[in-house]
Amino acid sequence: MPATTSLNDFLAALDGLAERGAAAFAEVRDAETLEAARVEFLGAKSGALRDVQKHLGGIDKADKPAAGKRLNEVKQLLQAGFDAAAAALKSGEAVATGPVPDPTLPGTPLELGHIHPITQTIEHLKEIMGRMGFEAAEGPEVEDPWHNFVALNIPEDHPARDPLDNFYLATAAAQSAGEEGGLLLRSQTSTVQIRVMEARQPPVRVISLGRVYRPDAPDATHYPMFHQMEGLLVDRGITMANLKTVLRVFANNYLGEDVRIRFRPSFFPFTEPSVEVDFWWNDAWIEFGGAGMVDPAVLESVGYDPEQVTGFAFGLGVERLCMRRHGITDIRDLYSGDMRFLAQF
Ligand code: FA5
Repeated sequence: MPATTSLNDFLAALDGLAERGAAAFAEVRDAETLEAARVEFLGAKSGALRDVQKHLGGIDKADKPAAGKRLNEVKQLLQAGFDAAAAALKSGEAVATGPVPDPTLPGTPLELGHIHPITQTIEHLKEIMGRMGFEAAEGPEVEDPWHNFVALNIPEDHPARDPLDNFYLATAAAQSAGEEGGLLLRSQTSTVQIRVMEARQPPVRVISLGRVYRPDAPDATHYPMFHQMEGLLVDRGITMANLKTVLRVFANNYLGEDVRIRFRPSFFPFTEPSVEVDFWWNDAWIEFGGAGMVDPAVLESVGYDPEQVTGFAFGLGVERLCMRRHGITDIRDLYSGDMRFLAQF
């Protein structure tokens, strides 16, 4: 403004100041912005109000009362803006300038999960086997060498016990003695056969479904952690014919009447004779598990009399059963955590 100032210019300058000041105090969010706004508008030395006030002297005498009155009003307005912002800061509530939350809007919907396909499979398998009189049994995932190997007729020097083929755990005591712990993550659910027979007298008719662990490199049909369904039936007069019938009835129930199943001679230390169980899938035979007649040495290891009772056992890969039923081509999809895959089941 020039040395002589018109009333109109003076009032216009005050109006602009009042507007900018109100906006600045409304924007205050913390002590720093409050102080900055105070200095900018109300500062005693170079504040904006002070700058305008300097021009009061250049105003016509007749206009001075009107100019002074408006100057005071704007001063009070700015002071009120400052006081309100300071009070709001003190009471912890920031001056609201953003959008006001609308409590009537619908909330963010929670995503509903569902049971993992492998857990669904486990429930389904239990139900089918339950109808054939097999009761579910459980055993620990951390096992001792007796249940994972020795009682299953797998001697100390057997390659199945190789540290490269198992996840051994070092116990604190063994570790401090510089030895291997001996405990391991079970490599098969056959351990539960032993635990059940140790605890009960024949007849026994159980299945056990659970996790097993092997240091296998993941590929389309292998994973280092997978599930097995173990079956065990011990009674008087049990034969291989009973085993084949149970597995065939199971396969027909789970995979359909037209499923093709094959028993191939094989070897397991804890069954004699032993077979590999294959299903026909995508123009090829795929191995689903092993089975056989419980070896008399195993029956003896749990105190059963092999002259009195015989039994069969089987162990099937749960992932492979689930994959065959649902047409899943890669086991890794089951554990990818990818909801686009999992949500289909
Ligand atoms: C066994 O584990 C025996 N305990 C089965 C058995 C039980 C035989 C009772 C006799 C009497 P095997 O190592 O073949 O056998 O494994 C059984 C099944 O587990 C395989 O046929 C396969 O379906 C599944 N399986 C094995 N390794 C993996 C893996 N890394 N990932 C997914 N499935 C696997």
